[in-house]
Amino acid sequence: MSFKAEPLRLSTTQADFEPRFQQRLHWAADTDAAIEQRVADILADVQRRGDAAVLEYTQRFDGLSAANMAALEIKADELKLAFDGLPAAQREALQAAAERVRRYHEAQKKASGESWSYRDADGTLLGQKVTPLDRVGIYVPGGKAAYPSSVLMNAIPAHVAGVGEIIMVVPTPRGEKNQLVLAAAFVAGAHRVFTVGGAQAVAALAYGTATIPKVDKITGPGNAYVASAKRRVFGVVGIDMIAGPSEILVLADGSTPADWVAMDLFSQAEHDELAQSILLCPDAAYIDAVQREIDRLLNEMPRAEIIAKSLTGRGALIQTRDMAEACAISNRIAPEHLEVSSRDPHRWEPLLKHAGAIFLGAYTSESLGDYCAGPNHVLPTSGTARFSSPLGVYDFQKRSSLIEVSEAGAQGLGKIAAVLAYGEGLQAHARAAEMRLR
Ligand code: HSO
Ligand code: ZN
Repeated sequence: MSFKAEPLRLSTTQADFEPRFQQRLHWAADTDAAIEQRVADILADVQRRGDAAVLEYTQRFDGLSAANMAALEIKADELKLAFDGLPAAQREALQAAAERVRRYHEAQKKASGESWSYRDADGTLLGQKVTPLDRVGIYVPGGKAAYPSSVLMNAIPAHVAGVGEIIMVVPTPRGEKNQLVLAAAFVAGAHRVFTVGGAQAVAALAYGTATIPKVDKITGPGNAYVASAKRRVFGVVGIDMIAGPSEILVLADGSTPADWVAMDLFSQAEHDELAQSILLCPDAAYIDAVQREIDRLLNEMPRAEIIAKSLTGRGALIQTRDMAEACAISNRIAPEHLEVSSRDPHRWEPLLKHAGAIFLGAYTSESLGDYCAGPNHVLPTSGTARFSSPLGVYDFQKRSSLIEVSEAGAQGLGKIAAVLAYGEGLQAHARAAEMRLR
């Protein structure tokens, strides 16, 4: 079988650029009414019947039966065995990646995750106290999107934040465990692991069952059922984000070998038929060269069919007037991953505002970021980088305000507060402030 990938070819100078560009960007999250109803039913059932419901759904959807929920827990020694059983190269790679991811997130915690306070001249203390969440749930997809790297990317920032207990859930159809996923859980330090998945696992984490402890926040990607369940339990627990299909945008000035760029476009396309890979470049001849490399390399790829569908259905090769215009368009797209494949990436970086992660220079392939550069690979998709950030230590922390008003401070603040409280018609507020006036 041979496949063909034909990304949409556009130029910003053509008259119909705008509508065609808009149309290509458009992505509708599939909110399927049937899925919504089923998820609502599963959540209610797990809330009502706990373990018994989770067991039943696990048998029905994953073909995995067990006498009780305790039998679906993978104990710490089995995680270690999974790690020990890996080929040395995989063990070392997992550890090297984990080490770099940890170091990055430790730096992140230092820079923005510490408590702070200051004192007014009258001695009043004001500040912010940062504390880790007590317990979090990490959802790890099974099946075709079971990524050990995502175990690291979720669990390590939680660990660095100081989360007390990390509970991982992973669907395990017919009981076939993914050894790399278990090994990653060992390396990242997940405290407990259950072989359950789907909406029932999200429900168990959100409401708690006799066996699965209730958590404070649920992170991690999942299919439409998991996404719907996460949306629905939000408020009962925190959630990270609802991730859409992967995206890559390459901003190229034509100086990077065209086959490198073609492969980088493939690297996100191979995740999903709905993934989006876009090239922005001022040089038409270079765009032709990238298309030629796409044609040449595609059928070498085991996932050629997915790549072809993704590139043809959602991909685009866009010729811009210049690099500055390419940067402006990139900001409009706000891609998950942005590669600045240019001779002088630092010239363009200051122009780039909206992206989940920015990869500078020809050597920085996006795939290095997926595994081991250090920064998190859980990133905002579908344009949400306009207002949200990579998963990080801060997602596993919360902040409390600290206020200690001195006697002297109470004199000034009390008068201000009382005036405003009377204005709002709240006498008790006003008098509580006034009682402390000398
Ligand atoms: N690129 C994906 C993460 C991933 N890639 C995992 C490989 N494994 C997030 O967009
Ligand atoms: Zn990836």
